[in-house]
Amino acid sequence: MRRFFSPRQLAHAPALELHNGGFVPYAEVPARAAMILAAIGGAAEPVDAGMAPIEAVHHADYLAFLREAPGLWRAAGRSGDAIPYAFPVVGRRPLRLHRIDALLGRYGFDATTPLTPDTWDTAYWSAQTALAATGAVLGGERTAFALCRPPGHHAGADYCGGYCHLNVAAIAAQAARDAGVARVTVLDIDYHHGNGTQDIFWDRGDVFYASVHADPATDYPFYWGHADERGEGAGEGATLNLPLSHGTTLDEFRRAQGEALAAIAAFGPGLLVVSFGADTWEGDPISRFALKTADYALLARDIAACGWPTVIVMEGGYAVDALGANVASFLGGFSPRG
Ligand code: OKP
Ligand code: ZN
Repeated sequence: MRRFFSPRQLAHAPALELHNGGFVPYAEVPARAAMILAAIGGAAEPVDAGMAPIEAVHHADYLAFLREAPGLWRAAGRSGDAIPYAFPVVGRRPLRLHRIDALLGRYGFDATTPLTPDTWDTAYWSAQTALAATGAVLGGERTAFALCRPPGHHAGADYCGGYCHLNVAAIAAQAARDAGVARVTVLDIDYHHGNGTQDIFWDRGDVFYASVHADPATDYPFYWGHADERGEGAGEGATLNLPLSHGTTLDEFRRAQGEALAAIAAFGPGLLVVSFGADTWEGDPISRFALKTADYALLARDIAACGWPTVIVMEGGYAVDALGANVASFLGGFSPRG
């Protein structure tokens, strides 16, 4: 299987995030990517496909914000990483905002996603990695792996959050649409619901979004991912949410993923994007499912058996020491003979 990664994806390294009432070390560390890279034995660097495929998903003002925010933060006399503290929840409307703190709350939905001077370049190359893997599959490869870091599925068209800035799965799916694939599906099997991907394709019938995740009644991102969210307008029925309880093991996860695969088969995609998170692993420090390393190969085999051209993009997974083995297990399920 072709694999893609750029060393420029290692730069973004915020110090702290706000978590359960205090600042703790940022969980989405560069070492995550290094561990995966070591376990899969290297990856090819993506070519630079430029801004157009990113602009096909994200708003221009949001992209400008991501590039300019660290400079505005410094200009306001701040040191350290840029973090919001006020959010326009009530009466959100187009205002001409200037102060960095107003912009941070306008373009971000949580305080767990600090921006640094390296964030833009790192996220840009994470998106290019997703685009390179998509290009390989559009060019005839059965499957390809994008070692995306930072992850993307919490980022919407005009907002960041949940360690995500550019929605790499959505950028991959949209690139496939723009290359002429009529129907594309994103299957999201990260522990957390991919609210950004859902929002981006919410009212569209050409991209189906299916997610298996921790019940938002108990877990981040709380406000999205409930079973009654099914899309709207042309997208009605093209969103499928399958929330699961704490303690979920392979049997329950596999049954839910199978339900998602059956719905995807009915939709009939020309290309599948898998948002893969290894934070469903039993030892993950911020999650509460109980999958084992060997389980990922079985889940991958079920997906591979459907036979769709498949782009795998990396999302979460925070047990750094186990991450390489978990990802290698999943990828191994797509190519059982290596
Ligand atoms: C990103 B991805 C819980 C804090 C949650 C954000 C989690 C982002 C996960 N107290 N922090 O989906 O793996
Ligand atoms: Zn996650």
